[in-house]
Amino acid sequence: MLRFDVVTLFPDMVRPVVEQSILKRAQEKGLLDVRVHNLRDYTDDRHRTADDVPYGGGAGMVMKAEPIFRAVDALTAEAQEDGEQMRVLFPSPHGRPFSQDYAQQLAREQRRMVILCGHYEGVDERVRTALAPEEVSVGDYVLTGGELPALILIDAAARLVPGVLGDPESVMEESFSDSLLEYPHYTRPGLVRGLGVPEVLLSGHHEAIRIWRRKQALRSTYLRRPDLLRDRVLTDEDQRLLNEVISEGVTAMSMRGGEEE
Ligand code: 4GY
Repeated sequence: MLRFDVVTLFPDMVRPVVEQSILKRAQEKGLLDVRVHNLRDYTDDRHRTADDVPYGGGAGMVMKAEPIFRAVDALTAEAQEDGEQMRVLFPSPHGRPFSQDYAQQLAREQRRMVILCGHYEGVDERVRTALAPEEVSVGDYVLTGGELPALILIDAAARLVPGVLGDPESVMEESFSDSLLEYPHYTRPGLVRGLGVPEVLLSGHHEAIRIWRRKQALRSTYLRRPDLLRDRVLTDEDQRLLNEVISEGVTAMSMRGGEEE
């Protein structure tokens, strides 16, 4: 079972999210276990102080190292008792970029994953020095804390665990269309505010639908994220479809998803 232990000063930023929808269901099915730990429970003073002013002065607060050490010690002891290994993650803009491959690696992880959520201006550097946590970044921007990134890691990994998504085909299909953007989706009714559904999707012709979707995925990727196609070896079929896309040109129609072939 995929297990995450989230250590945070703001458990309510994390708990309600993992108790909804697919993550909730995954936990009920015993495929995922997310435990949220309040860092304040690992402080030792009367005021349960988890942060303090920075040495050298400056704005903002810095998270104290000791409560984090104590939390990690407690989780390490617990893992040891249960005969399990542990991997410690630390979301930060300094980290290794998170990606679908990274998520896949987390999804296959046998060890418990502890996610240390920093907050405020930062965390006492001695947490890095002593624990050498694995730093992971969800993007080149600065957030107020590691809680949202923690949820991103959990969410992206959990949906890759077999059985978490209702339909095993959706993950299969996705791994096939690996690192292409998604094709467009439609649902009922057939006409919304005068907008129809591409004819082929109503045809019941499964092979034609497969090819249309593949071409749409290639078109969308070519137009919006050409970097994803750059170093990719295409199958003969993909190359043929992409050639069609290119020869059709970047028209208003193709920007709308190529609705009337
Ligand atoms: N971007 N990717 C990110 C972040 C903010 C620790 C307090 C990011 O992963 N984390 O912006 N985190 C945190 C980092 C100290 C602020």
